[in-house]
Amino acid sequence: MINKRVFIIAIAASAILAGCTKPALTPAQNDAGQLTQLSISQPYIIPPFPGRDTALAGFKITNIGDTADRLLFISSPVSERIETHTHIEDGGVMKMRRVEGGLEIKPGQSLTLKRGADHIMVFETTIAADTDTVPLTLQFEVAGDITVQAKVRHEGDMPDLD
Ligand SMILES: [Cu+2]
Repeated sequence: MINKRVFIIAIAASAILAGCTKPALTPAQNDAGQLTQLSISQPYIIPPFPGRDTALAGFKITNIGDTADRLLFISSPVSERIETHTHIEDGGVMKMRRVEGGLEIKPGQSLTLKRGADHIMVFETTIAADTDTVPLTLQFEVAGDITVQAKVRHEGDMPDLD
């Protein structure tokens, strides 16, 4: 009984601590130098596996304003073809599909792009082994272009996007 109570207090304390350490969401500036209603955190890119040329990128976008926005397109100097993918079930099998028409982010909502969920695929790319960051320009319907520096990550070094 006592142990259970201590346990609950410990959970409550860690929840409070976690709440305190979460960084405040800062609005991103677009490439024209204007503040936007979007916060973009933890942009990253996983370089292609040896012998492959497709990289995977991810980040979290939070709409901290009161207008819905839409991620339309992503570009980067490292690739001519970057696609947003989602998973759909087709006859009991999960398959990747390209997202057409962009992804909407409603006010107060977050959109997380990462492996195993909606994700970004960077085709026909080479990322030098000594590269630390890769620029990704995210084109939004309302916010305009926002260029982020995606940190190069490797297996076992994934950011916590939740
Ligand atoms: Cu994909």
